[in-house]
Amino acid sequence: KEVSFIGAPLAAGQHQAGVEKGPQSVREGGMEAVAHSLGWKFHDVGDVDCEGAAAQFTGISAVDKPKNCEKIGLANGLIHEAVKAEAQKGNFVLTVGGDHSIASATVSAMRSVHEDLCVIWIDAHGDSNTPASSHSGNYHGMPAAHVMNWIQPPLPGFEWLKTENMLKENHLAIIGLRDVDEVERELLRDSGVAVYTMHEVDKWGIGQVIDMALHRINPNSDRPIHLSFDVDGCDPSIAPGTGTCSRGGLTFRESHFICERLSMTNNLVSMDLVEVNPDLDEPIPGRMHGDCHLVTAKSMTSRLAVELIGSALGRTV
Ligand code: DIR
Ligand code: MN
Ligand code: MN
Ligand code: MN
Repeated sequence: KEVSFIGAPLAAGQHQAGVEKGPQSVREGGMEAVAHSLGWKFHDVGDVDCEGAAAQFTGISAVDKPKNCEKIGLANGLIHEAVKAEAQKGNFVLTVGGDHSIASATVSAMRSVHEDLCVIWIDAHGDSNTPASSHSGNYHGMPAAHVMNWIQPPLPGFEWLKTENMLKENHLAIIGLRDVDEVERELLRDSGVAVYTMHEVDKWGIGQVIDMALHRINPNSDRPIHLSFDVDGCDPSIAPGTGTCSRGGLTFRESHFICERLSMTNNLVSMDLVEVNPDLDEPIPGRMHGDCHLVTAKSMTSRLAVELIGSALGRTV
């Protein structure tokens, strides 16, 4: 049991500064100690040099949407290589963002190693915009669409993203949605993506929703699973430190249940934890009984991130 920790401090996919501090806040939050306590060997690969990669592009972008296209593409190329290298060792690959832009790099990298990879995507948002459907022009609203090959023509800077490493629609389930753009909604509705909004979570409960999602994307329980967890899928009351908060999200237990349930499949091979922004975060009100003493995070959302990863690595209540 070995986990590779990759920091992916990319912030160019959205407009709030501070999300690049996510990886460090999770490290300082006790991630290594938590992983050790669960019986994992922990390899901190360090941070991908997203800033350095982005600086390779100077001048004016060839496209106006997504914003920072070449810079994100160059940084994501490095993230893709780092994830692929760790996955090829047979390690569990944990990538901590950074904004959700990194998911086109991580999912395609895992997909290059596991032909039949399926993906559970936790998010308040669909992340399935194309440059044409996006209002914001922010790439963090597009990585799911991109990795399913919905974006044509190819984006500059993403020459490394090969069609053969993209994800089939029916291998993706998105859970927790409550803030979806109009055209994006139609794109998802007309697709083979398994979509479970907060309405379905309310109606069926998170246990049923995960089972339905797994049944859709992994009917014979034989496919490797990647979890791409956007912390804004959680309710802002437990995850205030993120750039695009949306009310009515997953509760503390629903969020943990997702990670616990996927860990219990024994097919979880990798995870992204993204959109933690320490600069927007709130202090921890006070310690309570049952708090894990190994978690040393200094603010609410960084702490939740460490705890959720702990659950995905096998921590049980
Ligand atoms: C919106 C918000 N749908 C967009 N997306 C966010 O910008 O495309 N994704 N916040 O995380
Ligand atoms: Mn997202
Ligand atoms: Mn989101
Ligand atoms: Mn996002």
